[in-house]
This record gives sequence, C-alpha cells and structure tokens, in this order.
Amino acid sequence: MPRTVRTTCAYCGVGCGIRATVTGDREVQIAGDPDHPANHGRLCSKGTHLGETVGLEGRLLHPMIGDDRASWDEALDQVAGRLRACIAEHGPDSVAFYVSGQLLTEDYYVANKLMKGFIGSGNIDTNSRLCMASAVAAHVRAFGEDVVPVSYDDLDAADLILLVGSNTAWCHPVIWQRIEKARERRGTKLVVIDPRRTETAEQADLHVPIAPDGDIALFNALLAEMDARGLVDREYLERNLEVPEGFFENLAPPVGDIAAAKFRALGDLVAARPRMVTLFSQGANQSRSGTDKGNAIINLHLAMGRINRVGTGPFSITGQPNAMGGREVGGLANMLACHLGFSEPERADVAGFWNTDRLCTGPGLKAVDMFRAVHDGRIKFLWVMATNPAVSLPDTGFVREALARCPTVVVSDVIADTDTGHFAHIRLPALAWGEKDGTVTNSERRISRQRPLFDAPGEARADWRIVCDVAARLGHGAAFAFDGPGAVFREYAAMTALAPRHGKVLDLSPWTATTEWHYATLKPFRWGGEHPLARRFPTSSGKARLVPVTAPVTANDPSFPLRLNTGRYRDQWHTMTRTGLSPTLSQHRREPLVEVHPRDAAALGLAADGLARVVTAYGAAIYRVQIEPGQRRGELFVPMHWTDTMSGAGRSNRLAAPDVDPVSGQPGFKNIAAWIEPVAADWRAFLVTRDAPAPDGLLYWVRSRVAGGWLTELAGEGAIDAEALLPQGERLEVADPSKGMRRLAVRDDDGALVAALYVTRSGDLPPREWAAGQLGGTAAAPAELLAGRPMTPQPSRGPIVCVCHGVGANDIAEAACAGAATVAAIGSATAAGTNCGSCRPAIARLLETALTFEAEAAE
Ligand SMILES: Nc1nc2c(c(=O)[nH]1)N[C@H]1C(S)=C(S)[C@@H](COP(=O)(O)OP(=O)(O)OC[C@H]3O[C@@H](n4cnc5c(=O)[nH]c(N)nc54)[C@H](O)[C@@H]3O)O[C@H]1N2
Ligand SMILES: Nc1nc2c(c(=O)[nH]1)N[C@H]1C(S)=C(S)[C@@H](COP(=O)(O)OP(=O)(O)OC[C@H]3O[C@@H](n4cnc5c(=O)[nH]c(N)nc54)[C@H](O)[C@@H]3O)O[C@H]1N2
Ligand code: SF4
Ligand SMILES: [Mo]
Repeated sequence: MPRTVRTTCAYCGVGCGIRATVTGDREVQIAGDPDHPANHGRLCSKGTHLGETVGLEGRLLHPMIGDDRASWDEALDQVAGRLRACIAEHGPDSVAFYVSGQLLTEDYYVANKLMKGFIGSGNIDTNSRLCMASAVAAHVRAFGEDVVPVSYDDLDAADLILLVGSNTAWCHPVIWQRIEKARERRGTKLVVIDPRRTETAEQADLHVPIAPDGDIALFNALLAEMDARGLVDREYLERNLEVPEGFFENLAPPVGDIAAAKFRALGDLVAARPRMVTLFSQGANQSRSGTDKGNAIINLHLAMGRINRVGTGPFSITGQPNAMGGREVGGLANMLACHLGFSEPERADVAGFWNTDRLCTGPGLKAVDMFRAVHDGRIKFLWVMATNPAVSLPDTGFVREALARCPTVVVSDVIADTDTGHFAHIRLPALAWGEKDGTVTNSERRISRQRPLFDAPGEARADWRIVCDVAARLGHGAAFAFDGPGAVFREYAAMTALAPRHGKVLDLSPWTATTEWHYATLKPFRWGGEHPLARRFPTSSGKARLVPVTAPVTANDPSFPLRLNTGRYRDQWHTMTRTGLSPTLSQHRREPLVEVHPRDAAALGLAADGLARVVTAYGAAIYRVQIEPGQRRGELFVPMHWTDTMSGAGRSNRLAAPDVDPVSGQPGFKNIAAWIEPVAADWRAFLVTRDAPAPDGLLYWVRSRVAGGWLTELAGEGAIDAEALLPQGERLEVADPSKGMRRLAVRDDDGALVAALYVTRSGDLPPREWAAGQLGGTAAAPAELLAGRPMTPQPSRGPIVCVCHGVGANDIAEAACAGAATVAAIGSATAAGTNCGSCRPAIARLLETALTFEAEAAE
C-alpha cells in the first residue's frame, strides 16, 4: 500500500514542504506540499527529482576502518579511543569537528554539546562558515543578534525587490517563483545586482552589472543619494538607531564603475518604493569584505526605516536546508548554543544547563584556520560530518595536504566514494534524506520536520546517534542519553530559555513540552513571527547600529590580471554526491564550463567548445569554454560542483584563494586573481558505459549520469589508449587513421551494449543522447552503433532545457518558429516549463534569441 509522508526537501534553504508517496522498495513519488507555508505546493527541478537520488547506488552502508569493513563497536571504539588519547596527550584543542548545514538540528545540537560542553574545546565549525558567516556577523553588528528580520510574506508584499549577489532563479527557485508571482500580482519591480548577466538578471527590470566586490561602494552611494533626496527617516533614526559620528558625511559619492543612468534609475526605484526587500546571498557573503557588504545593505534599510514593516527588510537567504538551524544551536566556532556568546554570565548559564564543568572557555578555530591547524599539526584528530571539504574549501591543494597529514580523520557520510572520504581512517555510514528524522530551520526561521520514508539501509545510523555513542564511550553517557530525536529537540527547546535572559530574541521554550506525539506530527512553525525585531533590537540600548563601512580596494596582480568568479548551476547540488546520480538533473549541464566574454575569448585565443586551463596562484583546472556575452570583460565564471570523482581536472577549488573576511572568517570565493589559456588536445572523444568509468592520466575527462549508465567526455594528448577505457566483451570497431577517427562498441554475450567509444581528431562526434540511449539495449545494428546514429535519422532535440518533460532547445526553437511567442505559449506547445518551472528563465532567453533572429531575418 503506498503511504504518503509529509517531509521537507533535502536541498536548499527555501525549505519546501514535500508530500512523499512511498510506492515500493526505495521508490518514492514526490509532490510539493500545498499546505507548507514555504512553498504552497511548488517545487523546483532538484526537489521534483529527489526520487532519482534515493536508490542505494554508491551508498556507504557499513562502518569502515581503512579499506576494511568493521562493526559499529569496533569503529566507535576506535573513534572514542583516538579522541581520548589525543585529548589526554595534547589537550582538548588538539581535536576538532567540521560539520554542516546539511545536518538536522538534533544532530547539530549533540555535536556542539559534545565538543563545546564536554570535550571542552571551541573547535567545532561548520561549512556555513563558507556560506552564511558574513551575514551572521553583519546581523550581530547591526542588531546585536543573528536574527533574520524578514519573512517570505514580505516578498509577497514588497513593491521593490533588490537581489544582491543572488542567482535566485537557479539557487532558490521557489523563492523566485514567489517573486514572479508578486511581479504579476502587484507590479513589484525587480533589480538584480550581479557582475554577471545571469538568467535571474535577464528577467529583472534593472540589472546593475557591478564590478566584483563593488557592492559597498554602490550601497554607500545609494544611501548618500537617499540622504540627499531627504529620504532618510530621521524620526525612525532618532528613536531606533545608534548612529556613529560623521556616518552620513563619510558615505562616498556615486561610483564611477556604474553608468550614471543606471545609478539614477536604481535611485528612482528605491526612492519611489518604500516597500523594499533586499535579498542577498553569496555574491555578498563570499567576499573578503562580506560582513561590510551585509552591513552596507542593512544600513540602507535601517536609515530609511525599511525594516520591521510589512514588505520591507534586509533578507539574507540561507543556502543549505539547515544552515539556520545550525546557527541556532551553536554550530559556528565563535558562538555557544542558542545565540549565546562567551561572556562569563552566558558561559555560566550554558555550563549550568548542561551540568558540565568542562565548557570551553572561548571560541574555537574557524573553518579555514581549522584546516591550517590540521596542516601544521596543532589539530591531530578531525571528524568531518556531512560536508566534503576536500572539494568545497578554498585552496584544496593545501586542504588535501592537511587531511593527508592528520593522524586521525573520521568522516561521517552517506556516500562511500567522496573526495574527502579518500583521506579518512574511519568512515561512518549516516542516514540520508528519506531515512533521517528530525527538524530543519529555513531562511525565514521556519522549523519543519524531515521524516523517514524508508528503513535504515545496511548499518547506517542517524548522525545524532553516532555522536551520542561516541560521547558515551568518552564517559559522558548521562548527558547524551537521548532515546530519539524528539528528546534532543525538547532539550534544545528548553535550553533556548537561556537566550532571553541575555536579551536575545531566540526562544523556543514553549516547545519544551513537545510530546513524542506532537513531535511526530509537528507542523511547520516559525520562531519570532513575521518581524522578530519589531518590538526592540537585541542590543544593550535596544537600538540597532549603523555600521560605517568603506569600499575595499582590489589589488591588481600582473601575473593574474583576470577576476575569477565561482558559483552554482541550476540542477547540481554542491559536490554532486547526490544530484550527480540523477540522469534527469545531469542533462542541464554535463560539463563544467568556463564562461568568458566574447571579446576576451577572441583576444585570448579561446574557441567556443574548446578547452581552457584556468590558473591562479593556488592551482589550475580545465574547463570547456562557453562564450558568454553576459560576462563582464576581464572576468571568468566557473561552477563549484565538479570533484575528482566526477572529473579529471574540473575541481574549481584548486583555484580559490584562502583569503577570508577579517570579521566573519568567510572566504572570498567570487573574486580571485586568475589567468586563462587555451588547451590543445590531440583528440576528443566520448564514452558511454554501463558502469562508472575511472579514466586515468588523461588531459581531460568528465563523467555524467545517463539512464543506462554513464556518459564521459574525454580529450587527450598522444594516442588514445582505448583498451584502458573499455570493459571486456565482444568488440565492434571502425577506424580511419587519416582522420584520427576510431569507434568501438562492446557488447555482452546477449548482444547488449556495454560500452561504446567515439574518437575524433577534428572534434566532430555523433550526438551523445542516441549512443547513451543504447546502453543495455540490443536493438541497434552494429553499423548503427559504429555510426553513433540510427539508420533512419531522428530529429535531435538539442540541449535539454526542461528536464521535467525532456524538452530540448530545438523543440523550443521549432515551437517559436510555429508562432509561440511567450513562455506560456511554449508551455502549451511543448509542455516545457509547466512542471517545476525552473527552466522558465532559460525558455525566455531562447525565445528572445529566436525572436531577434526572426526579426533580423525579416529585415
Ligand atoms: N542549484 C543549486 N541551488 C543551490 C545550491 C546548489 O549547489 N545548487 N546551493 C545552495 C547553497 S548552500 C547556497 S549558499 C545558495 C547560493 O545561492 P547564490 O548565492 O544565488 O549562488 P552563487 O551562484 O554561489 O552566487 C550568486 C551570484 O553572486 C554573483 N556575484 C559574484 N561576485 C559578486 C559581487 O561582488 N557582488 C554581487 N552583487 N554579486 C556577485 C555571482 O555572479 C552569482 O551569480 O544556493 C543554494 N541553492
Ligand atoms: N568555489 C566555491 N566553493 C564553494 C562555494 C562557492 O560558491 N564557490 N560555496 C560554498 C558553500 S556556500 C557551501 S554551503 C559549501 C558546500 O560544500 P559541501 O558541504 O562540501 O558540499 P556537499 O556536496 O553538500 O557535501 C555534503 C556531504 O555530506 C554528505 N551528506 C549528505 N547528507 C548527509 C547526512 O545526512 N549525513 C551525513 N553524515 N552526510 C551527509 C554528502 O554525501 C556530501 O558528501 O561549498 C562552499 N564552497
Ligand atoms: S527551492 Fe527546490 S531545492 Fe530548494 S527547498 Fe524548494 S524544492 Fe528543494
Ligand atoms: Mo551554502
């Protein structure tokens, strides 16, 4: 009997509610939950295709010590034994936990309690350091506490939305759909402030293509402009703000980088539309001046009194499903749990609540510094949970050296083969989405349940339980005797009663009485209500602070005169350990691209679809070139997603500098001094295989998932070693050495296609989809397999745009030629964009091109 479970999406911080109908063994149908206030039934492409990632392929199912399977007792004894020995010999600060916004609140709470409360070190930090730390620091400086003063309802009620460094249409697609709705309903204007012309920017009323890190100059100038226009709310300011001496006088004049007309247009919109929300994410946070950027944005809102009112406020949106929950329970090294700091009274309360005499005395090391300490031997034991730092930290060359040197690396993950897992001495199998059970907090402080759909596979265990098992072995059993996630939740809720005692707003103490039944049926709720700072600001004066900030100067490095920007693709999640397994999601972009402005490409000798090496002071990586007029000149963009597991050289954090914001410790992933050069290959090929290939020693390879197996793009120097790439089986082969052409197909005893390899010197290769579609099949004739095409030609759909309905760019172009002139008309004609809607901006872009082309043709 199918059963339907209400749960929350595994991915981004929008926190969409899902109705998951379990239809079989590890089979689930996903639908948006119409009753969940975060999404009202909507989902994006990633959420919609969660069902493709719940199989057991690639899962870590048993504890491993080195390459050997171990029992849980052996593995936990080892972890606890090594921890105890390390602490005894070198003190509590010689050990560290590096955790993640993909843990549930209950997991996070116990990990933090163990490290800060009972091991007695502050050395627990989270990947949120790479993500939200600057916004957190900006909130604390301005408001006195890390509180997001807005909610999604404000987006529905705003007349002007500024997106700062946010590719919302790709990264928070359901918020994007909400913004689209507000534009339709109330004519909300949309401004996008981003150096790149993203699909989000293309849809905006105004795109301000600022220079990298130009945000502070822009927001300061904007505030000066509003002041000059008499729009600073003096009365609000008087009552609610602490204003440093000379604050308004020191705001710089408009910046030369932005065209005067654009600046004026922006100023007019801001002046005319008091209901304004500024949504910001990584273009603001991931910067050496990220905290100042956050404050520059908040300053504008405070000074204009555009906060704590319907449809207004500065809105830092979170990335991961539980980035916010982690902040609440003290996942960052520089805080205790429940938004508390390290002052004596705060420490005394926390120590009292936990009944411990070992509470750490001060903050621990932040992520980048934590790995420095691992590298230089100060930290000798590292436990990584639910994050992949060998890929996601900056300067991964250094990070990998650190991991390789560390005497003990423990990794808790759901996937067996991750880049970080290769460095682990002990690997612990955790429960994944669809198995785990607990709560997450989304961007608007709304707490929702993730609920299990399936039984735990293999020997996998909940992260919180693993931590408690280790705590018990360290002799702290009584403080970690939770019998389930509900018990952890209750303790955490009770602990938040400490926060108001220190003037904080966070308070979940009413949920201390949550019974098991209540917890099982818990409905999504938001702490702090719509505007948690409306009554007062949690500073000692009760007033918020305007924080003077000045624009940073980017030093020019003559060896690396270009600026490298990194970020996300619509259908991949981070290091691809889960989305990389979905054939549907893999269609959107199969390779990591370096996007280059056409004039730069011409000047640098970069050809569209060719390969290029991007080089920085830290390393080099290879990408396929995409000529992109939406790039600014002198700037490059690459995705963060590809790993060494999925590619030969496409891992972008080989390149990123470990320079951090001085206040928050967050690295600047978006503005890195770089250079680019073309890479010449002697041959280019693609390979389709049923099993995952592991090419070695090639100039370039990238693999991606297709329905019957894997599709791998390859390029190399010298001769190709086809035999090394192909599995055993009956061979078919054609070759034309004069053209450097070779084609091989391998079939099994039943005649089914196991693998095929297509090699060329010129770059001309058959379409990928047909060959990939033959994997496991017996229908194609040998001549067809070697041609890489069916005898009767089929129209190619072109690159897939709508992954939900499998509609390609060619289908859309055809519909446009037949008269469909709007995104909605394309939807009626082809079904593209009618399910999750994530591809609607891409359809709009194609339409624009098709219509311009027609108009030009008609001239
Ligand atoms: N599809 C998808 N969605 C995701 C994720 C994912 O991996 N894939 N991850 C989730 C997570 S954890 C996060 S943190 C969010 C991130 O969500 P976003 O912040 O929207 O994503 P990014 O692509 O990292 O960066 C956003 C934009 O910042 C711009 N930018 C770069 N430099 C500057 C600058 O100096 N100023 C300004 N104003 N803009 C700049 C970039 O050009 C880029 O378009 O996405 C979440 N959602
Ligand atoms: N160049 C560049 N680098 C970046 C960024 C960027 O924009 N540019 N963005 C940064 C940001 S904002 C972020 S958030 C990080 C993200 O970077 P990471 O956190 O490293 O990325 P993920 O791939 O999400 O890693 C999560 C890991 O946890 C595992 N996992 C999933 N669920 C569970 C679970 O329930 N329990 C356990 N134990 N394991 C689980 C997954 O298999 C995976 O290995 O990357 C950062 N790095
Ligand atoms: S916007 Fe997409 S990825 Fe984010 S929570 Fe909603 S469905 Fe999941
Ligand atoms: Mo993030």
